[in-house]
Amino acid sequence: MSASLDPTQRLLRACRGEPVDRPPVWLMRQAGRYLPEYRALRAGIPFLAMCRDVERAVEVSLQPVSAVGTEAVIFFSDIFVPVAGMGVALEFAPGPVIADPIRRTAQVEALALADPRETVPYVFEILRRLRAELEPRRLPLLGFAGAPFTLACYLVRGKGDPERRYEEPRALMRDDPALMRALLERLAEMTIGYLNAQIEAGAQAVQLFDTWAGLLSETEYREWILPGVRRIAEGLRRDQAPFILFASDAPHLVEVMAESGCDVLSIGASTDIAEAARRVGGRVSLQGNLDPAELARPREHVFARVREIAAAAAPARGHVLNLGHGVTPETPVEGVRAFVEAAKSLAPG
Ligand code: 1CP
Repeated sequence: MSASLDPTQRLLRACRGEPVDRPPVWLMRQAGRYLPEYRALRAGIPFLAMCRDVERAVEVSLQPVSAVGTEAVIFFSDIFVPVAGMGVALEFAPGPVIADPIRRTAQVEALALADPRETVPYVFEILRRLRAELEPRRLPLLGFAGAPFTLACYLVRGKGDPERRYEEPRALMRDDPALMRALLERLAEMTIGYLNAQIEAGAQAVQLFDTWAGLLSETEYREWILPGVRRIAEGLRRDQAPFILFASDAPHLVEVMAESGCDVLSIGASTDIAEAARRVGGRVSLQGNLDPAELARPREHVFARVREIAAAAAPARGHVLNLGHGVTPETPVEGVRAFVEAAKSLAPG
């Protein structure tokens, strides 16, 4: 029966499309600047130093459990941590800034494919400590990585694009497709080893963040992204950890992303979740998709939206309640708490 599920069972079952009492809930960027206790612990410490500081990273990862009652923990780090492990010089200000943006073959060939357990050992120490903390409470631990295309957007451009156009990587696809392909393949290779090492260290599900995949058309996605994500899906120890695939603004990619072999498709707020459930919900579970901006609205609004989203997603084989993108720094803590409480109050369905 599904009546007495603990949070780990609830999340893993929802990911795999098995019956649950209600959707599990967590939030992307649930550890971060909207929490005063995060800002206090982060004060004066550079972001990458924080990612390497096992004690602090463990504490920050756990903060949203007590602050807002989230039902899963994602370890505190960033998608660029393993990229630094490949030998790329970068800093955070506050997003990633690449010292020498990748434009030449020699730079791709120089990307090291070393064992991440040697290049970024602290990541796995953080995961092992978190798993030991969480296991007695039966809260699940999530691992994550950046998808090759999204990492390449930053690596080629050199930094984030406030206008979200990423013209430099798109130009590279046109002007030197072999170079872009080599870069994507190298990143996919690294990602498989990195995520499997996270699973070995205790991650119980893993999410691949392909934030900017929606920049491509479905045809371009098939050519440039799908082969790499499929390789990752095939290379992961999926028997030990389901695979969640996220894109932030990609309603046109729902079908093709569901062909990747993922267990869960995490959709942005611009994708209609009822329609996604109808189109692909028999094959994959869905995750999402409240607009993070709505967390600033009154508590009753958040409750009503959570009920609407859960009802709209119900025809899918499984649903994990989450946002359509990460919590922003200006979000009120009460809004995040209301979201989690609303999810927990959903009637068994
Ligand atoms: O304190 C600070 O100012 C640092 C802000 C910050 C935080 C809290 C950054 C810099 N990264 C993170 C943590 C982070 N990043 C997590 C931790 C786990 C969680 O609580 O969710 C995760 C999963 C990420 C993933 C990430 N980093 C993505 C994919 C998801 C997304 O939000 O789209 C991307 C694109 C990044 C790059 C990045 N790192 C940081 C920033 C501000 C950015 C975005 C830069 C930009 O696009 O301009």
